[in-house]
Amino acid sequence: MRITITAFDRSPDGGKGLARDTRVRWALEEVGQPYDVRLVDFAEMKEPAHLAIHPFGQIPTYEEGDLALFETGGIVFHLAERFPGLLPEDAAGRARAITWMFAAVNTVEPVILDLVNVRILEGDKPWAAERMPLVVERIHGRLRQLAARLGEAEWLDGAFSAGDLMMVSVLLRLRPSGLLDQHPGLAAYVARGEARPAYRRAFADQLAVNTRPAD
Ligand SMILES: N[C@@H](CCC(=O)N[C@@H](CS)C(=O)NCC(=O)O)C(=O)O
Repeated sequence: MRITITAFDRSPDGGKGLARDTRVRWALEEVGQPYDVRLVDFAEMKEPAHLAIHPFGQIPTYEEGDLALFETGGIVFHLAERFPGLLPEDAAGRARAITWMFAAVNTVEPVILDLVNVRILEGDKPWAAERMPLVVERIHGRLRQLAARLGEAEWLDGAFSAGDLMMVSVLLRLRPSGLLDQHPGLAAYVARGEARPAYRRAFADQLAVNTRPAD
């Protein structure tokens, strides 16, 4: 059954790989599944056809026959369950890897997203500058905790898993801010993720879309 995902017709990041289709592309590459990409612009994302798949009018979505999914955590989890390569065989190891997936999207990503909120969405508010140090300190606090747990390990819990895929993807969103560089252990962890051949293919594919000549 051929898989189709959606991605930005032109990502606002110009191809830095920060749009969330990259993590789904990465998972698909890790499990060796070919896929098609349907590009959508901001207007199309809010139209009924797309809303029927994604209730919040966002990308990415995932279609495989009759199955239509949204939310990167759900999509990557589905891929990890359906195909070998992203979750350990043993039940306890699987449970821990899944826990890291949730930690990435539920505990780490929200504090990182606040940076975008305060910089872009709330940038013109009189209190934005005052709020910024709080947002930055919350990120550093979370990163210190994560770095302490990772320690000298290569990945979060044994072999590379969907938990690492989600965590690296979330941390990558910090790259433009420079905040990640203040946590060398995590910066190295992210670099290990980016060095994986599957990530490189995913990144190159989204870059090609976002740097193609205008129609
Ligand atoms: N929690 C969702 C977030 C999806 C999301 O925010 N997608 C962004 C692109 S990275 C988007 O479509 N933004 C446009 C919009 O919200 O209108 C997920 O992980 O899939």
